[in-house]
Amino acid sequence: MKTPVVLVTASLAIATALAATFLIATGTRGDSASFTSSAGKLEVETIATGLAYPWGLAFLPNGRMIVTEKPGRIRLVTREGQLSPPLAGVPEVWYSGQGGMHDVALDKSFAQNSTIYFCYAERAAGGGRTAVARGKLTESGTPRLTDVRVIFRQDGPLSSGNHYGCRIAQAPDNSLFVSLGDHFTARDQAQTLDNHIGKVIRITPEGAAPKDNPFAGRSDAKPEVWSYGHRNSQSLAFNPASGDLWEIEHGPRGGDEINIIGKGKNYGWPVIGYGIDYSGAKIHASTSRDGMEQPVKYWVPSIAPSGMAFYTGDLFPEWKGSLFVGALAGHMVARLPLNGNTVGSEERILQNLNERIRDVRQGPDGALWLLTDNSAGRILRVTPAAK
Ligand SMILES: [Ca+2]
Repeated sequence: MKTPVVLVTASLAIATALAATFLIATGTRGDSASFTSSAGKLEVETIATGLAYPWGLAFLPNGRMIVTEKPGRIRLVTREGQLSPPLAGVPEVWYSGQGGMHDVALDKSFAQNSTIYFCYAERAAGGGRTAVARGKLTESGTPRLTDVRVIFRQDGPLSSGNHYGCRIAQAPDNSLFVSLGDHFTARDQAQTLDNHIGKVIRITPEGAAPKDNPFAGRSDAKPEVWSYGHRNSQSLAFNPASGDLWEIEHGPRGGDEINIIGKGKNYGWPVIGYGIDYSGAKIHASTSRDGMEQPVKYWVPSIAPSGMAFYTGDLFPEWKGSLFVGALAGHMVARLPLNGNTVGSEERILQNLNERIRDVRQGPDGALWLLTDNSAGRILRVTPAAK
């Protein structure tokens, strides 16, 4: 078993080096750099620019994209990178700290029902919480949302601006899984079931708690809870190879985790883990405990992982079956080869972009599509470079 304290000391030096690299390289980022990888040289094409802290990306059936911007907007983007005006009909978003407009997902039957789901930070008396809404997208004329309804509101201590989560993944049975953060100051609540703090929830597309949820019918539990003991989940997706739900969450100083989410399981935060508090204080009693799940991978030092994509495309045949994870503080994309539920050794690509990567998606063209996290955020398309 690794010793977290020793490894975290090393993480400070690496974090400092990363910060210095970013300052120097900011003015030189561009497409002329040579991006090497185990699949050969990569080409990075800027598709769209001028997005404010873009957060979530989804591909529409007609080849356009829908993208969220953290300050509270949703836009459509053409394949050529032309941005629509912000969609009308979006509820008021509380843009503060880590909170704002977060993920967007299309309903599985979007081609028939035009329905999308999105999650965001909502102001409540005394703080913020995560809300999930659904609406119908009209693409013709001026794109807009109609029939917008909030279908879920997170219950529990409010956030002063940190650790909202959230990502949305729709299951084959149409139910929605949503990852919810611990609000930073309420971390102990992640271990109790009578709130939505530090949980993955499962709801119907209308927002109801399915009757076969693990804690449905219990008077001491919220019926939406699917799993608990999470810190700040920034990624949620189904592994197409196994059908399992995978989740990625930020640890404190060290201890970012990839978990495979099981019904009713406890993922341990803040009782077990591999990090320490930002102050240097010890958080966890231990790294493992009976009745608490272990991650399938963790990072010490932290990379601040964000969106993920299971790669099934043909453009990078050698990468088929790999998991790609964007890194914010880590300024790169991590490629993780998978063998069943075992995560192989990590390859770090696109480090010389020097960008915080907020989301990674596989496009319908088999390319990797990225969102960069800054005030002039970009949509990037990654393909094999021409030989
Ligand atoms: Ca954990």
